[in-house]
Amino acid sequence: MRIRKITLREIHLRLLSPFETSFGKSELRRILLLEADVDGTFGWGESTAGENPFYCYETVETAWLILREYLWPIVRGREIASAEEVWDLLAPVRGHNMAKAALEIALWDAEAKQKRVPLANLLGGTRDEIPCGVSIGIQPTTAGLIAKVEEALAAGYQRIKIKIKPGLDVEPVRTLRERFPRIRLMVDANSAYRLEDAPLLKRLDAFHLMMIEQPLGWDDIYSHAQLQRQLETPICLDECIHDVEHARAAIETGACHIINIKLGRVGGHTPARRIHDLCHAKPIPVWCGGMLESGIGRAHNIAMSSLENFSLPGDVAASARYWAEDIIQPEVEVTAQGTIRVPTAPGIGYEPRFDRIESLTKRREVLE
Ligand code: OSB
Ligand code: MG
Repeated sequence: MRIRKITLREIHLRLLSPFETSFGKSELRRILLLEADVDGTFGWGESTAGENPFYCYETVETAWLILREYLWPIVRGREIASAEEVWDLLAPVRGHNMAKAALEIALWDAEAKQKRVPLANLLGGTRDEIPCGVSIGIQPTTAGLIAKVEEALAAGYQRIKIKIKPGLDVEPVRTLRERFPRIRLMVDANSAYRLEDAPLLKRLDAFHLMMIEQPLGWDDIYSHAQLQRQLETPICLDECIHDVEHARAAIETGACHIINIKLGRVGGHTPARRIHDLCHAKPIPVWCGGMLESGIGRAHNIAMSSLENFSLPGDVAASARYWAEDIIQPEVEVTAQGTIRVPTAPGIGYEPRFDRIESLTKRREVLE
């Protein structure tokens, strides 16, 4: 496989409704797409870098810069036997996993298309459908929150995650638990608390949550280990896990019992699979997180979620929860049982809608 050319694009896509977390609100997504030309076969990737450095330090701007100045020169014109080799080639660049992932996953798509197999198969996936949950942002009112939960349950989603922040934590959870005593419920704090808040977080133990996701500092595994000793609710780490060694440290220090894997955060399919395999051996269940992706990133999430240890419902939901119109054909749909069927067409298995992508493109750069 010779990597001939990549095209970077920034598209703008407006969310159907604003998505609010403890670190901010997202309404108009700026999305970096990457199209890789490998021997004339085109693979597509998406960087999940945000509009601002509040979830992690990367942004669309930094990802673009790192891709152009440092990652492209490493792979430019290079002959590789498999996309699997790329992650180690990119190792001289420290961090910047979302920039790396955009490129790495595009090459996996291209390889699967060349081999005429679904990406899920190439990755070693075993599931033909994946269990789905929803992530519900912070809502202005409790009545609004209940309505969102009801809507997701009616659509079949298998678990509900709500975002929490100081001042909007125990009470919304209590209200939901009283209203929905038996649903699979969890919370995500996106690093909004400190270890001193342990007594407050301990009150959440009363509500039998599946897990509490990333309560403490974005890179602070040690404090999570101290917190987990005080909680019955399992901690799931998101922001803290950047690679397989972070996962190992978190598991061995007892900082979490569950790990959320995101392709952007860990740098692509190869590192994601390594973390998956480590967790599988421990055993620690994993699930696929979401970053409000367009259909391209979503399709990659679906392929990755077909691996065996993705045993818990993830944050990968239907296109129609996010966008009036997605950029892939067909759109991602969820069954009445709250699952997504893993596509069987080659590569990511959904066709990028080229004309629509063109019309949404605000900036483009071809590197060859
Ligand atoms: O922490 O999982 C998170 C969205 C943006 C940034 C961080 C997170 C999220 C979500 C949304 O929870 C998941 C999704 O529906 O894509
Ligand atoms: Mg999270």
